[in-house]
Amino acid sequence: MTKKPFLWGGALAAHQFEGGWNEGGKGPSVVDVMTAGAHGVARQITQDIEAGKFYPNHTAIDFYHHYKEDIKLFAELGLKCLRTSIAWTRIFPKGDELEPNEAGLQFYDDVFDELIANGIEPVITLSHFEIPLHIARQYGGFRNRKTVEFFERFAISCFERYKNKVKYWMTFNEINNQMDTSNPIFFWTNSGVQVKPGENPQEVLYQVAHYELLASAKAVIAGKKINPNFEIGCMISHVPIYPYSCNPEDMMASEIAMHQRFFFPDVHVRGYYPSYALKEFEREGYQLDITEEDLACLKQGTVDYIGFSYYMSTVVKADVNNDNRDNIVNGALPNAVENPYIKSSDWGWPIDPEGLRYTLNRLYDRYQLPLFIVENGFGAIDELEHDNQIHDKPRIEYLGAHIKAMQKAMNYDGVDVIGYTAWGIIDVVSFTTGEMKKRYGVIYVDRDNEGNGSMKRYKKESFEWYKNVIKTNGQSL
Ligand code: BGP
Repeated sequence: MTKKPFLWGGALAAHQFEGGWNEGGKGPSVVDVMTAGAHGVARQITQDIEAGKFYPNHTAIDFYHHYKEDIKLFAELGLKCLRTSIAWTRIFPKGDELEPNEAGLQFYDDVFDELIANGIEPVITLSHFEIPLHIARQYGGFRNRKTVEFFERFAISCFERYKNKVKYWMTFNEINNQMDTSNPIFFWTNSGVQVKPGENPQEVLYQVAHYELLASAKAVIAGKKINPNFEIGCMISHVPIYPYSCNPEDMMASEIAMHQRFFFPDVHVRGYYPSYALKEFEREGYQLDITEEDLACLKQGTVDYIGFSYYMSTVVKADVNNDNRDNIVNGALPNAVENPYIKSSDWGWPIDPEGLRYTLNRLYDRYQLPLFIVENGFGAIDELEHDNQIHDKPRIEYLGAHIKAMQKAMNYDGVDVIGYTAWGIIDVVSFTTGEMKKRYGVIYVDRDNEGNGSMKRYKKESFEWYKNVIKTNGQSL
């Protein structure tokens, strides 16, 4: 049996790097009304698109006008694939039109052609934290069954148009992040939903989740008809939740909290709702619109592989406010505590390479499907030094340690991993903070938090390092 070449790559998301937010007929998306945050200052969701404030996604790093130059750098780096997303609002500016926008479709044709001509395979997420603003305002986003239809139409337009250019697809980015209903930006960007006063966020979440899982299943079913060779995956954020100790209470707290990590992939992969969720719907008396026909769709539209992001791990301790232990939607994890064995990044994200091996084992054990690490990376403050060099050793250490852990999972534990795409291969706008200051790239972009800078690209020290990793197929770390 010949093994397929490993997909070494980089990962990006349309709204975080493209810019050109209103060019080529593009309509506004929910992220286009999110303000910039700062270190420790959360981004705000406004309803105002032209408030004169600085909206970081509007220009981002202007890939829209720099794509040839950037793809040249990606080719020099030796990327085998580039994971990026299609801005829904370039294809359907308002979201509810019947016909797609030709200029938007053409833009991605040009980008994909350029990638392919440079030996780079496009790996595409359909919705990476964005949905047309009009759908959010007019229809309440994924609260509304109609949005399932809009998404399906968007997916079909992309599948038809790019059926000979793209093989690997993902439906929704980090679909499970919205389990943390205490953080409004995830609900807004994943689904175009804002919880209203007096509503039970969990009940809203499950209805929204159902429509989104249904939309994903319908896209898989339609995609397979358009090209049976498509590989269509889900995309989840995986942050393992360790028990604080071997105290059985801590073990159980971790096990129960992990339900919120597994809820979405359980449905995507198995095609039915897990028993712990059905029990919660019943116990809480949620009134959910889930039909027999929907359930048949979920069963038919299961995914081919699991795409996931891995950045960090977390820990729970049973005796730290365990009120919500029987509730699978305790996104904020009220019983979370610090892990005394590991360090954190400048943004407080715990650095735990071993957790990636652990994650790969758990996901593979549970689902027995190929796994694709479509995001992993180190957000840091990088400075352009006098000689135009950027020395980003901590990034090299972070990526190297995680790649090593992945190799252990593959070579010792027999986990089937098909690829690894480093997040933010070129500096982009940070999603959670809206800053440029939090950089992940092996390519630096001269642009600051206020949108100033020449937009010039510079190779960081990690550029040569990653280039060598790819060239040696991971032998040189
Ligand atoms: C993931 C998202 C990405 C990305 C990354 C890093 O959750 O899928 O879009 O931004 O995290 O997060 P941040 O940019 O907030 O540091």
